Amino acid sequence: MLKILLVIPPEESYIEASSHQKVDKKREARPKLGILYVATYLKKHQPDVEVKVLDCPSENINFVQYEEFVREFNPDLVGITALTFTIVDALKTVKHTKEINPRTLVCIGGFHSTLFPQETLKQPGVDFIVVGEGEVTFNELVKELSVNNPEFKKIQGLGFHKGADIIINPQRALVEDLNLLPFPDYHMVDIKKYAHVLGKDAVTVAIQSSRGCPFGCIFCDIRRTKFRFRSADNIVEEITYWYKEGIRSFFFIDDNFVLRRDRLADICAQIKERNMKIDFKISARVDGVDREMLIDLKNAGCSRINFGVESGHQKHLDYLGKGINPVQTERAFRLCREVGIKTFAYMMIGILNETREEMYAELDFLRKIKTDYTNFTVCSPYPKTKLYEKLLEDKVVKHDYWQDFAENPTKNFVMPVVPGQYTVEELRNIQAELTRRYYLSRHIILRELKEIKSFRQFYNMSKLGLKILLSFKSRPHN
Ligand code: B12
Ligand code: SF4
Repeated sequence: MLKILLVIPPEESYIEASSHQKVDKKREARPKLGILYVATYLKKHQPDVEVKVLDCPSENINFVQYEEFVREFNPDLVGITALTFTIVDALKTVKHTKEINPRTLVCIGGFHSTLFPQETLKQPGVDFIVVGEGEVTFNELVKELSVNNPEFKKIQGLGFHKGADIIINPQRALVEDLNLLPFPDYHMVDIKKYAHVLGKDAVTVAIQSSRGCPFGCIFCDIRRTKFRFRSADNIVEEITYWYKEGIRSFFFIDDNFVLRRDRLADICAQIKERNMKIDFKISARVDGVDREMLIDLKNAGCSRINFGVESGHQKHLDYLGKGINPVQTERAFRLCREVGIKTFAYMMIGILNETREEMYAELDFLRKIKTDYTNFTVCSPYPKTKLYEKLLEDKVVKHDYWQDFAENPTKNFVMPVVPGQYTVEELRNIQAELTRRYYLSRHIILRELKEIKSFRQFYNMSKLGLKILLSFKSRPHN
């Protein structure tokens, strides 16, 4: 019987990106749906294969403990998930795997290998890579490994070595009908580890109800990808399953949950009909919500909506290709307030040609829209995004540093910010100062203290608060 291990690598050298790492890192355990989807699909289609999932960050597993686990389980194939920002840890996981048993095969999947297939496959110890959605491709890889003369060439979406050559097979078509995918099986991990710091302490199940996004924000990897969505019945079935297991808190990881108006109304109606008392959070665009929809959401248990606000300045929204305006933002936040849904505003600083005054003015904008929570991110030209390509084309970025990093990933890499007025350190300081000013205002502290319902929530909130305080290194000029 083949033994397969799927791993979320220990977090040791993750590259700081848009969020401040001191606030972001190890804040709380977050479920990783990609690996769970791949593992569940494999288990369903090949029940005779032994599949294990190891979520190292959530389980607080370091590389020594990882080695112990691998020695004990002795898998035939290890599948590792990697973003560009976690590839250094992923490659360290490869190294430790091979040290235990050089014959164990290793496959890397996720965003990094999708963007840089050749470069990832060239890294020492990597036997296979998967490009794009991994469920079907990984399942076929495992099937092929159980036969005598495996033919990797026929597996779409797979990359492999053939002698000294690197072969990247043609891409696999996207999963058209998401209803056909089995629900991610959280029993493969310790579900109790997943609670959200703003989630009132409850164990939270993350659900993906759609894939892809038709919008065109230039900083985002998902822009203009084919939008596919699960049916309302299929989603409510997943919620009902977890409800029966005692779960009351859900988080929809969809980039824009409100894109299909009729589906949303149907989901909310079914939750009400089944009399499920749940709490859930979603993300949406400010131009996608209306009062009626928000009332449906509120009645079904939606307690918070995350909005990509990015900026209160039209010229920056235009540059980012966001397709929204500050009036729409104000309106969306006002409607949420009136209906009784909390709001989270994702803000972005360090956009090309953004002045320091404009960045600090975002605090006034946040006060105006009266958001309940916020997160200041640093505008980060992620690899192969339109933003990065535009900066390269316009010679604002002089050298393709992501290509260098992909070829030679090193933990000392510091992600450059948009070149121009500010250094990385200056922007990090402004980011920390804005966060501190926002969260440590008397109004916010009192509000949060009033809402704390348990010791664990108090502990998580205090930990986050302390990190926000400590992240403030030196006071930048305002
Ligand atoms: C939810 C989410 C988070 C969550 C959970 C992160 C996680 N690791 O799952 C949180 C909030 C913690 C988070 C944090 C960050 N995130 Co994030 N996140 C997302 C989001 C919105 C959804 C991810 C998801 O669960 N998708 C659903 C699953 C089913 O898809 P998937 O993960 O891609 O997995 C599929 C394939 O990739 C593949 N696959 C994945 N792993 C494997 C492994 C194997 C072996 C195989 C075969 C296949 C395979 O198969 C899966 C099923 O089809 C995406 C955007 C998006 N819409 O995808 C951004 C995204 C992944 N995040 C991104 C970034 C940059 C970050 C941060 C660095 C931001 C920061 N804080 O500064 C951090 C990094 C944290 C960390 N250490 O992982 C970028 C990554 C870009 C890149 N080139 O790497 C994305 C693409 C968003 C973007 N800006 O465009 N994120
Ligand atoms: S930021 Fe959100 S709305 Fe914009 S392209 Fe990405 S997923 Fe779509």
